Amino acid sequence: MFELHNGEMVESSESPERADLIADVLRAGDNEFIEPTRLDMDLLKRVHDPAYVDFLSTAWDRWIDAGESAPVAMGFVWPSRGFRPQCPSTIVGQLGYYSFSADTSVVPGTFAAISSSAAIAMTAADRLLDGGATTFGLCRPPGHHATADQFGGYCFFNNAAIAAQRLRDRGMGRVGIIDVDYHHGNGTQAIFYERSDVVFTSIHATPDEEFPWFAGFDDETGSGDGVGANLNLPLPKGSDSGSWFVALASALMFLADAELDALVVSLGVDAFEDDPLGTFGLSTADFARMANEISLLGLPTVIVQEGGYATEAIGTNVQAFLNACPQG
Ligand code: Q9C
Ligand code: ZN
Repeated sequence: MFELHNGEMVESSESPERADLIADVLRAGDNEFIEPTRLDMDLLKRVHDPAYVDFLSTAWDRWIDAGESAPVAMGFVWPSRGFRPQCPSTIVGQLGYYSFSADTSVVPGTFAAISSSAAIAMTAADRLLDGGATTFGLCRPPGHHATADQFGGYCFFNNAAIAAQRLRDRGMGRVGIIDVDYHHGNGTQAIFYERSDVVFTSIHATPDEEFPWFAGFDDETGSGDGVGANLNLPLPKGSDSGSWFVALASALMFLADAELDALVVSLGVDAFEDDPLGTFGLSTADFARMANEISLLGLPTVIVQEGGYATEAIGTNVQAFLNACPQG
């Protein structure tokens, strides 16, 4: 599949193969695999606008019914500054209304893929609640850029938010989310921005220099009930592992002070030194160090897969993280 990137159609960085590459490495290790249970649509609609869910469930068919013949359906006009943020009635207009970036499009298999990715996150949370110490949701496509009603950055349903909401709904009082993907988790931040029961922190390339460009700055600290429950730790492009772990120490202090009952990790491995989309300098061993330091919080933890595009290393990087988790 292809994506529009800075004015060019290029091969998409995000592909179904990514999940297979991770699964292949994990299957070779001592890991138990379980199939996801059916996605709870009520849960999905507590995280996402029900109209957005309904839109995604029919978007491809409506694109075809409208007589469009392009192999991908995508937004082309977005309600940017000065426009009315109001939902149009036709599919072409709605694709713009319900998205924020041109790197992400709807294809025939989109709804099935995003529904199973969300189901995997939900199942990982359920498994933790049913007695696991650490569980991993091998989600694909990723989720952390998706807001309550907008797709973009290869994300449609916010898997980390779905896992966190599931933990809340099944009795965890306060849940933390730490997002270590190279890109800011703007969608997760937005979903919980006005809430204090889910606390969010993210270490990422500064949006001044990197996607998603318009969120992820350090003065975004939450609003309303969520004041003080959001911590962004943006780093300059090209940051090395040393400065990344200094930021991690701040993120962990923030989480340690939050009196959490459980943790969700948005595990993007695109901070890896050889990632084609990233510019940070983390090594494979750094992903194990990351897991070791996060584990010191001593919290029941659900890990969900986010980005990571260095195909030859994505599996080993995820495995390095998981193998360093307690009973992971
Ligand atoms: N062809 C995640 O890592 N634009 N999303 C980059 C490169 C979008 C990344 C374009 C990057 C989104 C989950
Ligand atoms: Zn990323």
